[in-house]
Amino acid sequence: MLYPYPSRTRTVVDLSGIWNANFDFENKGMKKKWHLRVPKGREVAVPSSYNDLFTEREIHNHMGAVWYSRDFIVPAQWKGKAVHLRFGSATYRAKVWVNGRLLGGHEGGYTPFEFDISEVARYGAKNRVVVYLDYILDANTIPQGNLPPNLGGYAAWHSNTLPSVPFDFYPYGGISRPVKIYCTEADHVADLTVRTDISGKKGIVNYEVVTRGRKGVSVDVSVGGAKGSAKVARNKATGRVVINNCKFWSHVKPNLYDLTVRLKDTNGDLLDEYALPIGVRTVKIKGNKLLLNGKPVYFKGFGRHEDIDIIGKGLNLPFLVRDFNLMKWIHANSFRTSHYPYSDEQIQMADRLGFLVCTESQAVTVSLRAATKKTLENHVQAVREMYDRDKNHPSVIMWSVGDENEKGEPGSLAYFKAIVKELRKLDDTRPISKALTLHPRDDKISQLFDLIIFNIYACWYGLTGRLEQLETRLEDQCGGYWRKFKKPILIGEFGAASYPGLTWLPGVVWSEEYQAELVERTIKWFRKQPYIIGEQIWVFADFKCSQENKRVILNRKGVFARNRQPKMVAHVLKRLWDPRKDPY
Ligand code: BDP
Repeated sequence: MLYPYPSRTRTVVDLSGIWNANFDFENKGMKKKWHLRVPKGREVAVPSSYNDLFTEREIHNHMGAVWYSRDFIVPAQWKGKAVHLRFGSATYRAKVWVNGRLLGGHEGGYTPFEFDISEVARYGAKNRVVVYLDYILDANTIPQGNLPPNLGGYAAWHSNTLPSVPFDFYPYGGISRPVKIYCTEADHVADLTVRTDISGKKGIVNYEVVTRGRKGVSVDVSVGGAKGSAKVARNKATGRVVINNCKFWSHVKPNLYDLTVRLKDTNGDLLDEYALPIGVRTVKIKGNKLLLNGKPVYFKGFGRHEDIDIIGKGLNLPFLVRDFNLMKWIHANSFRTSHYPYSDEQIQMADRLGFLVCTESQAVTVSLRAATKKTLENHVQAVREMYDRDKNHPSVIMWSVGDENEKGEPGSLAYFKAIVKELRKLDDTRPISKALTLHPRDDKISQLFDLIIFNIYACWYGLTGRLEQLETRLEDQCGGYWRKFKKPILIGEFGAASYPGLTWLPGVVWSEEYQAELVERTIKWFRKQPYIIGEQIWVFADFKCSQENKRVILNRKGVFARNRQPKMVAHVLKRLWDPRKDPY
């Protein structure tokens, strides 16, 4: 799905601001037809999660129905054009009405969706949008929630948490990404897919444009001084342009070009113009390496979360800028969008600043013991939407179809085979993997993947405090993976928690010293293994979890505290990741 950039033919209006929210604890809004007459409720900020904005416990813990609404003006000049209403995301299920008319719905909390509101809009006048959100997770949803404790494993651990979710982050709800209206001509560019390749100094840009309407008969495409054109047939136009002396995209030099598509009618008049920032690069797995533009890459970076005090999972631009500045400061070059696709704005920043991104679908710790046909369908849909949104980003260099599973789950091979097959059909240009934390002997699915993403907590969850056994444990598990699958290994998570400001000599678990020492020794060991292609520490910053007795409100494995100030380990990483010692 295209991001709504403004252009000569497109205007965008952001509906961020204060909205009206009705927490529907008894789920009576539907019966009372709140979509027609929504009562005055609480003031709520969009984008933001709602949980930490209020003081009431029931809102803090709420995973159920809530109605969002606001009035907005559609400019009079937009009459006769196509008007679109776009949500960056909404958790978890959404139903949307404008001026009392149902537009449709969406399931899945981390990808965008949009509606054409040209027919229902009032031009030059007030319009009302009403959004019904329902955040009830079960065995069929992605991610799952409210699983029966007798399943054991994660489900049992988390059945004691409030809210009850089988994953380790707070299930923040609400409209946490921007809502926008934008107008285009009725005939416009509806989708664009770009695939790049490299031949010597040439950048090869293959494009496919999907159009809406009948009037558009041709497209002109220009990028980096190169021009092309193609005829539109059945609302599709495909072609190729070649950029001579191309400046390729990499995390070291994130060169971007604007690829501009102009849709024209039979007279050659302009119907729509859309410009997309693109980067020319290739990604390949070869032997035990991942090659970017033909050169091996070593990943240094993080698993992260969209998680901020008060704002929850809401997009907040000052925090976005701070987080990327911290990642630059510490010399990170990459991150994984653990455990769901992050906002458009995050990935755009990664394109511009040069970060290698593994986009992960929101299938976090799916229990296959509880999964149904519907779970698989939802998972496939989540993966499709993840691809559809991030397919054109040069920074996105691999996909993760989910995070962690338990050992010995029935049907796991068939289940993940179906997911990987679907994703490969959509995209054969990026490696596919999945974050795993099994002992290699219990792993029955990694043959499906192009590389292994391995999460390992040596001397934290197992062998707690026993640092003298660190290297033996790493060798058993990481070495075991390499021997079994002979695929490059990206360490997707490792680390230890520390309470910011708690220091202790000698380092003991929970102290900043222990975290720093464990991380330094672990990295030194990784660097000696030729099959390890990178280290992404868990986690960028401390983040909030459901209430339970093993977390003091936050998961404290952050390299930075939740306020984005460094712990001791941050200085260790900055030294170890210094690019003067280690350019890749
Ligand atoms: C990993 C999970 C991650 C958790 C982490 C931890 O992938 O979501 O937050 O463990 O326990 O297994 O800190």
